[in-house]
Amino acid sequence: MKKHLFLLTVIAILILVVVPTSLAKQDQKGGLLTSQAQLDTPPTNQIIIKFENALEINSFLETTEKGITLTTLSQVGNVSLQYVRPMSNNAHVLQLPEAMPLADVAAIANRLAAMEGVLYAEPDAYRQIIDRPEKVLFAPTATTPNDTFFPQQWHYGYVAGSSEGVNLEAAWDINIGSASTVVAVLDTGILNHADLAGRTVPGYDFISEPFIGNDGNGRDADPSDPGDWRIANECGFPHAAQNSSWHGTHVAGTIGAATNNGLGVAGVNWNAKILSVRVLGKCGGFTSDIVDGMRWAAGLTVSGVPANANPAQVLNLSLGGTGSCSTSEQNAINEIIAAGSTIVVAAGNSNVDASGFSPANCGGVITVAANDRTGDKASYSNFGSIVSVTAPGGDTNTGTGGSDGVASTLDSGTTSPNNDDIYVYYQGTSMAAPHVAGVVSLIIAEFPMLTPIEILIHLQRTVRPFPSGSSCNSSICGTGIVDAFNALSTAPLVFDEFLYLPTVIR
Ligand SMILES: [Ca+2]
Ligand SMILES: [Ca+2]
Ligand SMILES: [Ca+2]
Repeated sequence: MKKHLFLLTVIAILILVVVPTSLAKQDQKGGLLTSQAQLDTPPTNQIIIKFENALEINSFLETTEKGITLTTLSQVGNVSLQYVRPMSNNAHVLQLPEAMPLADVAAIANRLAAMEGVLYAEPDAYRQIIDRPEKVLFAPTATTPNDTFFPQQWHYGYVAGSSEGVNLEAAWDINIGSASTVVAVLDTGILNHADLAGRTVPGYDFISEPFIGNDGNGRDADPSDPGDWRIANECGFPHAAQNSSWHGTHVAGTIGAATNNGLGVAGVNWNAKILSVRVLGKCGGFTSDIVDGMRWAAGLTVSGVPANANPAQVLNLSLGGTGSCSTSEQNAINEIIAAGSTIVVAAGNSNVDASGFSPANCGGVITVAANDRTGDKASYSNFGSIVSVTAPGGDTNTGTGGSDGVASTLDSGTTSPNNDDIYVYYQGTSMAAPHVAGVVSLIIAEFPMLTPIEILIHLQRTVRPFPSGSSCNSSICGTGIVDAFNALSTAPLVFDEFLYLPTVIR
């Protein structure tokens, strides 16, 4: 018992020491952000704040023992702040009178963070689906039994140098997955696609702001994707008009489309269930909604939301934005890993170092870069020393009719869904990540004793080397290309927790 208390004290000290450091980093990043942010991360009108004495929503609005009220916060921030809602982990969301550039919001947050009694405060930055991939319809070919379009899914196979996929056919001889595994897809929601029938467990819509949610309400128990189309400049920052992406449906199909059902495409895992956690809408999604959705996906408590009856062992995040890993994201990630769930994140599609993209740059996640069909770095893929592994993201600019992209489930609706159960090629690290989340779910079925950190180590040591002459190498693209057969046919290393936990989780 005494030992336990000592440990708690050490953790508390670590938190006190770490917070000022991360704020200093934010200051540094604030300068960096202004150049990149104009491209990628829109302004925000929200701040996340947490107090040393976790305050309940009622007491928050009253005078507290530290004398912090909305009025004093507004005075110190030198801006009129409104209360929005409590968050998971006893943090709170505050609203600014209007959206401001991230650097300006960071400056306000830093003033709040310096107040006595405030543990941290930071911008509630928008995250986006990793790029809007070019949609390429593919021509059906009348071949093969099982899934009609499986022959088009080169990204599941492996032919050295010509189809550098994740080598699933040999892996499926060992394990096609377990129905007791749940893989969460934190994305734009999901459609009632014929090739996803029976593949899901009940998800949730975590988008608080009805305009972003585009479904007429805030949070609700229906994660259906109503469409994320935009007319030009309607999101409060400059952008072109865009059609609905159905991004979450494509990602879900890669992880677990109904397989060997004579229809459409195959999924990486034939049996695991898909948990749709809707966090991205019309203009992207707030970090505050994403981290609440992440915690809920892993079975952790989020106030105001019913408990998740089907906690996920794997979380896929094909999303991100420029900037450092926020305290809110890292705290959630640490808790989720400690709870036993593995987090897979797309590295980003800007062909720059992934260290400037969050949550790809957060500690403890599996960060995934993308390779093309021949095993080169996909032209768009981010890279760098923080990348864990590479997986096929495809390239729709090569091949016949985009056939070097990743084939999965979609819809033809440009605004609302047409519910026509189509299949398209997309490209992106958004498409590479669900290959890895799917392979992780197969690893869990084959080696259920592994912890998230052991899974990361196992995945990294069972990759295939990049083909000779590849533009990817182990210093910029992780350890290699994920290989499901190697992962399922290699005995994993199992460590004593005490040997590695303190060095991996900050
Ligand atoms: Ca909603
Ligand atoms: Ca909804
Ligand atoms: Ca199918």
